Amino acid sequence: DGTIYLKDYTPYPFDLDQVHLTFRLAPSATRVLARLHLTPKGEGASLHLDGEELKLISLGIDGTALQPADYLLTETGLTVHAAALPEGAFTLETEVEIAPNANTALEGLYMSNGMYCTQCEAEGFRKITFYPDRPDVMARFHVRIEGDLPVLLSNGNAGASGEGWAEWDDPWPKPAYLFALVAGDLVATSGTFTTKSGLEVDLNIWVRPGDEDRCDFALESLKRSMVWDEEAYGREYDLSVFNLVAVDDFNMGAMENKGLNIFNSKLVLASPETATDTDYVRIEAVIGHEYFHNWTGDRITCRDWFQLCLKEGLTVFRDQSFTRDVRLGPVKRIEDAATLRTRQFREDQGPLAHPPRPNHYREINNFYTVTVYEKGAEIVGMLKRLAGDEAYRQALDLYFERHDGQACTIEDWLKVFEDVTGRDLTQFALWYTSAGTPHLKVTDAYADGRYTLTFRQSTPPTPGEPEKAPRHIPIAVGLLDLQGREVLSTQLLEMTEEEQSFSFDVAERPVPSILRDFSAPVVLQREQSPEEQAFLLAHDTDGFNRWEAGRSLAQRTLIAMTKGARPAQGYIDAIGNLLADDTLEPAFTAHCLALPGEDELAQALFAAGETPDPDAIHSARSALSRAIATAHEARLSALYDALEVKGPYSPDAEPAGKRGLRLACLSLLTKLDNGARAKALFDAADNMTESFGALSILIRAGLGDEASETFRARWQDNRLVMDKWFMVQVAACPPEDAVAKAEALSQDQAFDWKNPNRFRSLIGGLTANHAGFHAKDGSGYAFLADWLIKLDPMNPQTAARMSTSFETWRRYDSARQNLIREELTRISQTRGLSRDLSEMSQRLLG
Ligand code: BAL
Ligand code: ZN
Repeated sequence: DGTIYLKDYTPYPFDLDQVHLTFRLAPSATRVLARLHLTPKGEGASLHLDGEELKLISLGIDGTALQPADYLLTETGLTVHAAALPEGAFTLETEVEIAPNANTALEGLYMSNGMYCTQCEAEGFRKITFYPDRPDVMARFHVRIEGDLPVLLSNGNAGASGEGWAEWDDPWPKPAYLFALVAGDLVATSGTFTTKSGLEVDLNIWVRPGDEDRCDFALESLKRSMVWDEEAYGREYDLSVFNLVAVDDFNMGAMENKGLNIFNSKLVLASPETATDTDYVRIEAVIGHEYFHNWTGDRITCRDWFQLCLKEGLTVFRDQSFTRDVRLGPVKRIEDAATLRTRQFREDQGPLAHPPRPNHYREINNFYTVTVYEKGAEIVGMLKRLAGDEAYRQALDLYFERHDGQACTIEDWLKVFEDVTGRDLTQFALWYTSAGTPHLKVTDAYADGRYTLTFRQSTPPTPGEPEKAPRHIPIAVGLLDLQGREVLSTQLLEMTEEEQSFSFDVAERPVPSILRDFSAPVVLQREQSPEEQAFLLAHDTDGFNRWEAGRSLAQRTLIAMTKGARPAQGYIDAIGNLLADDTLEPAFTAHCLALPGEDELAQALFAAGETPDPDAIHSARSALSRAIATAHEARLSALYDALEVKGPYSPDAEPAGKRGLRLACLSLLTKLDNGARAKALFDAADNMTESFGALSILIRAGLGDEASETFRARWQDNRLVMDKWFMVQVAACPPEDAVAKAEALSQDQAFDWKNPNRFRSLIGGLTANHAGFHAKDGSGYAFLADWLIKLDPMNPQTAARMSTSFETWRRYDSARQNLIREELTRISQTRGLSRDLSEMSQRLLG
């Protein structure tokens, strides 16, 4: 069935050192001439090159055309028989024709608003020319672009150029997935950066004319990334130019092509009027992420696609550390842990669960997942905790020194840690090779001045992995006395057995603070009273666990409310104490005020063996917000007034934190004031954070019609802002209206469904409305399935990605399960389905 297995890996039988490419650009008939300098590693191997949707014009070796009997051409590639190959090194020459303007899948060379651009990861290069399209084949690329366009870009350093042509040379060997080409009518916002070693680097942010007033933040973010990587990891940039291009039609967020990063425009363009505080943070993080790939991804790449988390997990860990250091501080850990738990634990709980390093796949595009990325980052974080900061840095130095210029494996990565620390990481490696979220049951006992914590670990089965071996789990623990003072500062316990106890000498029974800083991606299970949770929310000295205590208290309150309980007074009081504590950072308080999401509550109920009722969850959340607002109206109102940020907008963490908390207060107050404050803020706002924040709150309260129209009239010509508009109409509206609203908007002339951002806004907006998507009559499921089937022939990658909204289907009641199963079956039986969506629908059905 086309499944590819890790165990079948074999090295490519040829060395490929130099590649010369010439592009003669034309929208429907671009010619690509390739010269590949190949040397066989042994004797007798035929030469296989990947190639899809290519029209072969000519094929030769060392200047002589090949005859039809010399090769075999199929839908997936070209094989030159061994007998037709000369002995020793040779040059293979091909010319092919491709049609970028017909490329709606946005893989390979395609067009976006008249501009040519590429996306080659994972396997897009085979749609450009015949090539060994695998990451362990690394070559030096020399590129000539011919086209009647003002800006012609490729990887590396600029070479000669003239009217209608330009040449580029990349001195660093790279796999084809890092190739990039951009050609169009573009303008640059430019700057320079001097590396620690004194290399002068030109920096350019390229955008379409008209967008250049929204590039300054991206340029500054790039400079901050370059400084940070020198300081935190000793990594310097290595070309004389760094080009970054914004593209409106893009399947991913961004792409780390060597020296020529290509970005979804939503992760580049920002101005106070058009971008929210969250957008600013995300832009800086992704610019950092792609820049950091220069070393962790480009200079050292992956041997095969099973090793994807080698570059992605590490690079996410690096971008998370960057954002913490330069912008958000400790609350960054709360955000990252919350994302992991809502999205990755959800993946682990369902039919798509897979190890961070999978051992088989049919379509690698389906493995750009939260497990590979975010759990991959958590694993790096655990390694750092176990090794300590100093040894971590030594291990990274050794990794760069030992593997620069290579295509590596997870084993290579773990070996540098073993060599530096002297540890055996065989058991730790299970984090990479096994799927699932360990559950950690904790009990405690106190006797004779000794406090003992006993942990028991078990991991629920995942597809193909019924039995799970114990993992090596770093557990950070602190102990508090009854006055909230630390009697034991944070210690790292290392759990390696199924069950293990740890004891501490303390004068009185302490209150434990376990899994501080979310030291491992596990579910902590501990019988805890609401009073103890409120105590930790008030006193824990670990910021993450302080937030976590409030989160657990909110969760237990909400779960009880889904079964008819009234809002717990203990929780309401704890929130009151929090609001009164003016020593706390506003951003932290805002995170504490945010109730667990509806999907997260459904996840928790399912994990506890119950069947979540989406409507009951929605009602409970709404009722608890109202109860908090009613109990603390005066305090919320005073805070709302006090938190107003005056003066010109800045995306810095301090004013952004205030705006975040102010909007959280507003959201609660809107339960009581019929939208008066939110309407006033919407009218007065001079920045997108407050304008969009107020709009979302009004829509959530069912009061958003007028503001929605005003917003649309103002922003109808701005694609990125209109994406927000489409999304919030459906994501935030009352659930009973969600499907009808989504259906109406899908008929809207501004719904350009072939644009991935717009598609994700509307269709993803519905799936984000938990109770709306899970409407009892199945209309949400049918809507999603219809759109996936419609998008699949155009853009399989985005269709497959969006199908993950069905991954939670086994949580729900049998009527909903039947409805979803019918839709998944309908999808899987659609004729001509892509490999991407076919694999996903089959895995989802389980
Ligand atoms: N490599 C694909 C996009 C990213 O993770 O940076
Ligand atoms: Zn990445």
